[in-house]
Amino acid sequence: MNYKVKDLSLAASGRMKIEWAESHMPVMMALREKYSQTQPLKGQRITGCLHVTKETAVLVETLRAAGAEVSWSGCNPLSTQDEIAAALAAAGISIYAWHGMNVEEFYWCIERTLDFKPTLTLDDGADLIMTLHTKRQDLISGVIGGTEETTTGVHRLRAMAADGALKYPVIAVNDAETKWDFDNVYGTGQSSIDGIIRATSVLLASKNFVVAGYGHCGRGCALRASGMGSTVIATEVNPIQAIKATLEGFRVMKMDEAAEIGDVFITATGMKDVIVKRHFEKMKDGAIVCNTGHYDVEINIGDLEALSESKRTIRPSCEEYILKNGRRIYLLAQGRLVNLAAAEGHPSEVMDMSFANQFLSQIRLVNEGQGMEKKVYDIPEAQDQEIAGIKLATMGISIDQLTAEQIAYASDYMAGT
Ligand code: 9W4
Repeated sequence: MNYKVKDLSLAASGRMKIEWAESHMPVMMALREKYSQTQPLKGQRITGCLHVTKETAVLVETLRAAGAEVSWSGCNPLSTQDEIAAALAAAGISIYAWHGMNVEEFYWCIERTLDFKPTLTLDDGADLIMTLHTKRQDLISGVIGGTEETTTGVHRLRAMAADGALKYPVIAVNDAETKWDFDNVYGTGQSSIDGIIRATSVLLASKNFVVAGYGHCGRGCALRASGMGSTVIATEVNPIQAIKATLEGFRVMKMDEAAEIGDVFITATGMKDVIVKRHFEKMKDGAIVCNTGHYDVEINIGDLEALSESKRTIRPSCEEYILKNGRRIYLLAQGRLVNLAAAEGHPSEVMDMSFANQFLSQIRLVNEGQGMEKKVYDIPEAQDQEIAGIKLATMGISIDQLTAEQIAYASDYMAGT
């Protein structure tokens, strides 16, 4: 048996979800169509370690359609969707993943996928590459290269490369514009609002919606909350971001002030202690508080607990804290990423472009990997443009092209008044 999943009988329901994702990932499906004919990945063995979701399943099956054999594990013990893992196992993919595994099982799964002796690796967070470089060095000589999905993974790999510890080239998919910009703004924006609504069913129209941090994720949340009729208030520590928020039509103030008038709070700063005791003390009865930043440090839950007399779970992902001052505060998803814990993360249409970058980068490694150095490479701008172009075409949108004269004009520094 070349898989281990929770329950194979979930395969049919997983397959329906995968089909849904396929019909919302037109770029991936166009690439699948094109490369299933030319088979650029034929003879390659790809080991992947990335969240087992319906969108990832589309990536896995596209890699396979282009000729690769694939072996997979999840990159977070809590992110595997068991019905998707079952559907992939039933389709003959070697997959080791189930929801709620412990840390030991997590690394056991990675090792099983490495037994497959990969020629290419695909990571989200660099745990697979790290395991290969530490525990399975015998396999390194067989690997052409790898790709990495996230900021965290790219940081780890750049540090390894700087130390001379990276033993094969890796492409940083995260840094593609068609990945991070769309993920952060439109993916996080919609899915965070979705998480808040699923966990509370609150009406956003008429509410004061406080966004802590006006980076890409905060901006996405602000845009969408505003579109739902909320009055958006942004809090910032960076004056440039604060001006941006103001010029985009949002109120900007200190969290100390916002705490008094906010109805819904979302943190998207990447910093700890954004909402603490003195803020909770000022909040209105019924305030809703959640986080969409990577770590669950932005809301100081210890402070909230200390101020509270009691708490109870009133619906999935929604805990009611009764404060000693008699007011109620609702904490969503225990202060973890509300878009993933209470909703479904980025919509398939957003993952479409991220995973198109993964797919094309794997092909690039086959074509160019032998001549590449053992360092971290960026996505070429042409690939970003190609993916955006395919996405637009699948949306039925055509755009203008520069004429030869215009291109010459753009590069002619002599032209002027
Ligand atoms: N999922 C995740 C992580 C932790 C977690 C309630 C608290 C990231 C990107 C993509 O990290 C991911 N903890 C949970 S649920 C949960 C889910 N809980 C449960 O109690 C702890 C994750 C990429 N992605 C999308 O965004 C959409 N499709 C994708 O492939 C997936 C998952």
